[in-house]
Amino acid sequence: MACKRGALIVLEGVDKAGKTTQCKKLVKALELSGRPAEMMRFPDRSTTIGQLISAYLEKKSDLEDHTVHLLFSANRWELVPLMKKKLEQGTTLVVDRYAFSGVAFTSAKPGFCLDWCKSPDVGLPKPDLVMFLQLNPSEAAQRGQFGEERYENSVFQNRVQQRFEELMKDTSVNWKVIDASQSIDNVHTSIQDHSLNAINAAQETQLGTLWK
Ligand code: Z5A
Repeated sequence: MACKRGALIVLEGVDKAGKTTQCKKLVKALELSGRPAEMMRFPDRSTTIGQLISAYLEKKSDLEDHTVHLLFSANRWELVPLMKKKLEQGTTLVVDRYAFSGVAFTSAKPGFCLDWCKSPDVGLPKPDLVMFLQLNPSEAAQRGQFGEERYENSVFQNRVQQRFEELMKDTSVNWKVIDASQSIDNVHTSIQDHSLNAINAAQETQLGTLWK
């Protein structure tokens, strides 16, 4: 009998919301409970495309805005065969940022609409669950100063937050909003509950396609 597929679980949220912390904790908890799980993150800076993106984020290079948007999308598409293989093998993927960040960040720039920004990511594997870690900017600021990377300023991050709110109106995506101001352990408990539900549901359904 073929094994049941893993779930595609995405964590999104504003800067410092705790996405990386929670992705790691979730993978560890799933593994301890005997459920195969792996973490991925976007951008994946290890690939050739990812290195172009990394240099751009670190302000070591400049790229035209449409071009870098398409590179972020290409960085997801290049990982799709691997993602599908792992999901089919029964591994749950816990992903730190995905296409929603791609759309929210580019559409926060002048002259970009949501529809144009979504188009290169149409057809990606659709997450079974997207958890948005909600944290207001003043609490995020208490977790550390913005770094030196591109986009790390509060005016831009506020526009990104508004774009995420527009994306969350799309009921074809299984969004859950998590209060990220709670303690790390309490946030983890909520995330784990939603994830176990998604993992169980994914076993009975086929992997979907995003925004189709
Ligand atoms: N980007 C894009 O433009 N287009 C795209 O398609 C994609 C991304 C995919 C990638 O940044 C940048 O690329 C990002 C979006 C853009 N730009 N910005 N801004 P990245 O992936 O390299 O880094 P990041 O995603 O920006 O990380 P982050 O947001 O700064 O952090 P986080 O992962 O959300 O948080 P954390 O590292 O887990 O925690 C931050 C600190 O808070 C740390 O000290 C923790 O110990 C602490 N923490 C975490 N949780 C708590 C709680 N609950 N209480 C107290 N303290 C906590």
